[in-house]
Amino acid sequence: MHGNMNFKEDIVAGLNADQKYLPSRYFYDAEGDKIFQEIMKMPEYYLTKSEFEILSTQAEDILAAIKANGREFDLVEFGAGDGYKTKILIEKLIDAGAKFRYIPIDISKDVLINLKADFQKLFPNLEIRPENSEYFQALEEINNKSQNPKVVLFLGSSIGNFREDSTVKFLNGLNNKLNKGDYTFIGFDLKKNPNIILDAYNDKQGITKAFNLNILKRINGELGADFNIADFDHYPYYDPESGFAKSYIISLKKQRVNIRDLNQSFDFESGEAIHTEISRKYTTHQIEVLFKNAGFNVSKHFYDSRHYYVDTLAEKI
Ligand code: AVJ
Repeated sequence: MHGNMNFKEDIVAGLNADQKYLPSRYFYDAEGDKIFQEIMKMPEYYLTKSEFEILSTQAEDILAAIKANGREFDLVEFGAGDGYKTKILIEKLIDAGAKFRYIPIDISKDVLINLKADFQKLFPNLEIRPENSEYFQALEEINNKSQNPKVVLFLGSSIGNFREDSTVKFLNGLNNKLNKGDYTFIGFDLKKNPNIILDAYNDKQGITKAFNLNILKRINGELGADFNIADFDHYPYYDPESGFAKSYIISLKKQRVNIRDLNQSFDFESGEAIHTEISRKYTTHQIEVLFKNAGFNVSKHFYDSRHYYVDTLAEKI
């Protein structure tokens, strides 16, 4: 799902911090991608099912709300991954008579090669133009090459993984790279009964636990560390007031871990928590404020039938 970025530097920074942390973007190596596929299939993990329902039942309404006036548009996607959700949207958009090109953006070349091959087979008449770079850099490239209006997809509640300041920076940065009349279509997980949310990150089978602990395995494999995985647990937590679902890895005993490639040892107290992930939940009102402050006009909210999740279409003004 993601390339290597500054794995080593980020691990050093996180484990040396007073409150230790490990960035969740490093969950996604080949093994992590596989575990995430399992998570998406879990009955507790409603997010994927909700968004899939929205995309498969409301594509005509989504198309009607994108005022492309029959003009061809560029359907741009940030962090396309395996395209599981995008497939259904593209299929339904084609059925509804939309004219568009598909431009998936990902920093992983492998992801784009697989995605293009897969999608070209499914949609032989669709023009696919992958961009292999950072999101905002790719938008600049697209601006240079294309006059088409853009619809930028950011699905899967990935925006929920940003801290508050990064969310604002992200939306401002996106607005900056768009032209007046371009759209963005972003998936947000909504506040709901906190028990339902906590269950999604606290499955009984331990799949989410394995997903979190996989980052320790990665550090063992890629930096020569000696984390004993059995000496760590996973602790998910949801605060209904802030809407933050947070995940932690907990040290089950006082222990010292050596990381060979860093030439450094790290001490853990018994019960010490390493913060790994934020998955933020929103109200519709909070989403509207976010967009408004970043220079967007909310065109329409597309909810699933349970109102667990929303895909919001917003226009740059
Ligand atoms: C893919 C980042 C949206 O935060 O809900 C699933 C990842 N973490 N279970 C999320 C995840 C634990 C997921 N995102």
